[in-house]
Amino acid sequence: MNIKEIILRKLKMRMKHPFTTSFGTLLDRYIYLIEVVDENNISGWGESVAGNYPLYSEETVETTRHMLEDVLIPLLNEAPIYHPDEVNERFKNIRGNNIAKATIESAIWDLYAKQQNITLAEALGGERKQIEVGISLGIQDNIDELLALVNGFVTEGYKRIKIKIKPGKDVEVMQRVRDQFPDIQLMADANSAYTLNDVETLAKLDNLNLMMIEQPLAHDDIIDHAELQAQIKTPICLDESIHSLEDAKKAIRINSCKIINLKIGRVGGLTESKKIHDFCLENNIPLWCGGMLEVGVGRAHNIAMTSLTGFTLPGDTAASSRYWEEDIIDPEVTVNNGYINIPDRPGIGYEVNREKIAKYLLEEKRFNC
Ligand code: OSB
Ligand code: MG
Repeated sequence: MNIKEIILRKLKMRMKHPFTTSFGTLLDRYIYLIEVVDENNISGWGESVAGNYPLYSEETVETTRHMLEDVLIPLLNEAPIYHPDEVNERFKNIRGNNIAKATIESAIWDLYAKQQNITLAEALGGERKQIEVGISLGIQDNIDELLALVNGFVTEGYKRIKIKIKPGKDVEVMQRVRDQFPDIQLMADANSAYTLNDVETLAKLDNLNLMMIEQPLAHDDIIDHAELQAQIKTPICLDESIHSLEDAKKAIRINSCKIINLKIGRVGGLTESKKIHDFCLENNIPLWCGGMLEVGVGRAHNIAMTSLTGFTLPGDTAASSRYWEEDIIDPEVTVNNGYINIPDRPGIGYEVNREKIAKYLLEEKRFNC
């Protein structure tokens, strides 16, 4: 693919509002952006979606930098790459560190699509022209504030409302939302905050006609989830537990979940994402694309991925304005009545705005290839 230079930039961006999950609150996102430049000065972009602390997964912003700089970029430089699928293969002996792998792999996919003069969606085999969008709402101090937020996003047309829960902020919260909005597509995400000792609480959520409960139990579990799924009718959706196609197959085989949330970072990139997608499509497993509070680059990859037919449920691919006063891409991602149009320009289909990057830039490192 004639890559001549790789540029790693660290940005600091403050979100409009803090975002609270069962594992913590986030306000400032530190983001590594990777730019892969070819001999014709075409650039592919990727975003590290790791958190500041290892709360969602073991990876952090700085472990992704270490992996990129000291392990993954040197590995890429050992031999030329002719197709982005080879990146996954090149990294196969490196354990874990999926977010770091996805950062550079997704940049190479963007570059590849631009070199072919096709959209990233087309390069991945996506056929949808528009995708359905849901929204993820953090844990709020009080239920009235939450109800006002839900009302706002339902009015805007978001197709599905996801609410973060944790012990003590669960049954009453979800009950009140359901009472006020009897007909919306509604779900809860626990981010691993419960154990099988909480079955009674989780069973109460079972009467609220939820689309699914996301990752109620441990981040590294599929056994207890299977036991829970046998006791509730609400589908369980796995997020944290699924790091690969193999994980997805095993979770489905033992009935740990009925739905899968796919995150490109969590599974190590777009090639692995496509494999999970194909497996879900063949086996009629509902699939949707999760979010990691991305800025435009990561968001654009999620949108392209969601254009594949097997993404049958609305994803967490909200508009740029959901978290950011200004995004670093042009145009920003907009949601119209719950839909995003898949962009028709080559690659990720959004232009990275270098002036805005300069505004948020903390560090920049260049690697010759
Ligand atoms: O569990 O899906 C999650 C954000 C950060 C870490 C984990 C999760 C989330 C979200 C927000 O739910 C999704 C988004 O809007 O980007
Ligand atoms: Mg989740």
